[in-house]
Amino acid sequence: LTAQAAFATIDLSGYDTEQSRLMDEKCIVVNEQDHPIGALDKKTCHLMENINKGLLHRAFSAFIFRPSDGKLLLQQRASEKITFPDMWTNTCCSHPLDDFEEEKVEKDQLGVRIAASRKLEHELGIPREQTPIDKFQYLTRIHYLAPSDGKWGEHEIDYILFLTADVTVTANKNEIRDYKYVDKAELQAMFEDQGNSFTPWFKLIARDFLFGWWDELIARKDNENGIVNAKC
Ligand code: DMA
Ligand code: MN
Repeated sequence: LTAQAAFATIDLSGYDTEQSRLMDEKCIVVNEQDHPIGALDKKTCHLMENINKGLLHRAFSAFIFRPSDGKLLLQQRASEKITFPDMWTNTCCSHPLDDFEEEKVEKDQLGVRIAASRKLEHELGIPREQTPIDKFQYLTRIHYLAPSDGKWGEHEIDYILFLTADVTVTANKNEIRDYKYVDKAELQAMFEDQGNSFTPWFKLIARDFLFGWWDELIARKDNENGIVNAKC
């Protein structure tokens, strides 16, 4: 499968220079059981031509909640992004990279936690000491496929990470066009406004998981033992 992937010969010169450069990052290619089977550049991994043949890689989606009011920090992707430009989405998404040994560590999701802390700093300028890796709460992994435009798309095993923390945001304009904190009602209103567009994975996570988890997060505000109190 890895060998079959068409090495992208697509010319990126029409895109933003910095975003084109980031397409050389090496993603961790996995099978459907999330076992690493190789490494391929981000460009190759995000071409629908390869995704349609089953090419799958590892990713994370981080959600930061403000402790004082439980609001979620959203970002709007920059127009410069090659995939899913200008769309509203969760706090930060990206990939643990094969380029870094520490981001390949699977024990306690260490690799994706380190990648999340690295990208929260890169995209939102959040100092790394504000996102200690042991403070991320790992929820689950989601396997999903979503086209962006005809050429590009996503096909990932996506690790969902929550963090409740006060953070200082200094947006990287090449990554982020805008950001804002929303509560559940405000997010619902954004979804209903036809003028907003959202990434497919954020819509999926919001619909299937986020709203339920969010209630629990608020209810468990003072519960630090990490045990979910479920009702039958
Ligand atoms: C990719 O996000 C990861 C997910 C979960 C969709 P991205 O396109 O924002 O990646 P990057 O920030 O590395 O461009
Ligand atoms: Mn991806």
